[in-house]
Amino acid sequence: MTAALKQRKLQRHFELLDIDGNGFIEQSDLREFADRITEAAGAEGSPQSRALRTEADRLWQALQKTLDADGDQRVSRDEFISAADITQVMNEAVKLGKMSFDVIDSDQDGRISRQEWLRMDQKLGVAPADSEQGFQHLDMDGDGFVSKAEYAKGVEEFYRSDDPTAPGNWSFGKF
Ligand SMILES: [Ca+2]
Ligand SMILES: [Ca+2]
Ligand SMILES: [Ca+2]
Repeated sequence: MTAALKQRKLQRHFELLDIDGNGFIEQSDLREFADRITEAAGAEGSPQSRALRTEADRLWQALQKTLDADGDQRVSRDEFISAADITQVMNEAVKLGKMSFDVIDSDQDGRISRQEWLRMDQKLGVAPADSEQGFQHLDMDGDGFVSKAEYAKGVEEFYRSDDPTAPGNWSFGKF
């Protein structure tokens, strides 16, 4: 991935994860992230939502271990953007992204409808127009739903693709 593309993705990712917008990613941000997805889907107390919370804690541990250079229990924007090797963080983030699917899919029909998608993004603070565009990018075959395969491909692309036009770059809103 080019340095510029990686920076852009990391900036986007930082903004998504710093839920309270205080300029640091903390464990509370990641828990809030998982909780908001759960709330959007009305899935409080479900096994899927508990698994999502556990994975959010795992991502936090990976972030802290790899990126919290000064050990103050929070990851600053600089620590996040300038990280040289974020393989482990990426791996956990991909897992978190994929596990989110099972929670977002609130009617459990194995695919994310436009309504399910927009509700999640609204909770995460993504602007409706950006959310709509994101849905259209991720619905790669245009059948009106984001399938599990489309979502998994999108999340993988966001974290790993070198292609600045990859649909998956839109997995988390405007790109
Ligand atoms: Ca924060
Ligand atoms: Ca569904
Ligand atoms: Ca589709």
